[in-house]
Amino acid sequence: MSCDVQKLREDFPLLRQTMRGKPLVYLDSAATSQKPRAVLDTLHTYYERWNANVHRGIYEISDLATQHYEAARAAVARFIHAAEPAEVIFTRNATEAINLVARAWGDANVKAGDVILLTEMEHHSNLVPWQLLAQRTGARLEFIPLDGQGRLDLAAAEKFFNDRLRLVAVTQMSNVLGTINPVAAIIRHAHAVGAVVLVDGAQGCAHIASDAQKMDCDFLAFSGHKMCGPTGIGVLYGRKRLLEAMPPFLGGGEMISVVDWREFTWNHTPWKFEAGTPAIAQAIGLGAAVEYLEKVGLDAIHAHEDTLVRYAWEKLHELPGFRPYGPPPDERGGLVAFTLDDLHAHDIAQFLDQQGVAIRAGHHCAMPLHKKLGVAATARASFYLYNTTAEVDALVAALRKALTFFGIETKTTVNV
Ligand code: 7TS
Repeated sequence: MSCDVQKLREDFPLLRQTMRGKPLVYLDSAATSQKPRAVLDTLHTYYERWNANVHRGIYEISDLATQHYEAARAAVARFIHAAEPAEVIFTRNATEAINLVARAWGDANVKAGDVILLTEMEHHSNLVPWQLLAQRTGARLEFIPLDGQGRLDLAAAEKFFNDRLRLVAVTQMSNVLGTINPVAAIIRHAHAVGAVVLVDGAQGCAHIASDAQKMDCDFLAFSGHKMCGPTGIGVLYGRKRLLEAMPPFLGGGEMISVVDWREFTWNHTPWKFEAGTPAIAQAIGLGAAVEYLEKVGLDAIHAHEDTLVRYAWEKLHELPGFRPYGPPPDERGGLVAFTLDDLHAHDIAQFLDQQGVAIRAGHHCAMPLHKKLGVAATARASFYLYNTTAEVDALVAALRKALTFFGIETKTTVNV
């Protein structure tokens, strides 16, 4: 299947709604995506027909719940080309997946004087867990700097690739700049000095075909809700050898093999990392989401978003005072963060809300990056498989109205 966007939109009931009496133009999929009927139906079916706890019942519906839960794990493993389903751990979201690695792998493997290498474009979720690990261990945080166009300046980070480097944690795609990073090259370089690499796939995996084995990452973290799945479910992919050597993250039911008063033995990977009753319905819903995305095709989705972002780039540049952040469309995914003259990003977003256009404004959980960019906040339009060029036109028309409303229509275009 390819991206027949008009047909595809029929799969997403929420998109039929109006907002403020106007047709809803949803341009905030980088925050969370909308859900197709196939996912909503799966959640419904789960609760109506299979709802029981997993891995413990001896009766039929518990068996069904377990089978569907584990089938979802297998579907996710296939989606990211993991070597086997045991390398897929269900978490709450990408944030929890990253924290799991920082705690379970980090505490056991990182010591004072080691270097943890991040980038200047990381979301707080791929920054704060490493700050906490550095505080616990005495490790040092270093950052791959950005060049003037919001790309990673790998030459400037060359000095960090030595035997002190223990971990590189890098985003596959920036949620602000849109930059798609050369993660495979970074991984090769890090492995050459014996470092482990975590890829934050929260933005990437939803939009770009991601092959964990080809990428050769050690860990890959992502969130179900950004890829047509339910909230409350995320994934940590881990190389099996590393997962097996790691202690558990949380303790409780499910993650044990045998428990005595003063000690316990661990269950096998992945259940070792899934303490307590997991998000069963949500995991099964995520399984339906990845099957839906596979049917449309990640390459078709990426090509569609590429068309949208190129179109948006051209049209937005016609607005006086439009200033985008990050590289040109060739090197970015389907989002554009920008400022418009000296309008505050929140004023822009609030005005657009009145026009039925939903975008995000703020620091997008990347405060240090915004500091580096020299702006307190940006407005961000982000696209997914269900967006259209007509919606880009609606965005541009609404921004034009905002310029008129705030009395800024005559200034010249600023191209950056
Ligand atoms: N990493 C990146 C690159 C992200 O964009 C986000 C969420 C996360 C991690 C965390 O994902 P979570 O599901 O665990 O919260 N980014 C955004 C955003 O850009 N707007 O809202 C959430």
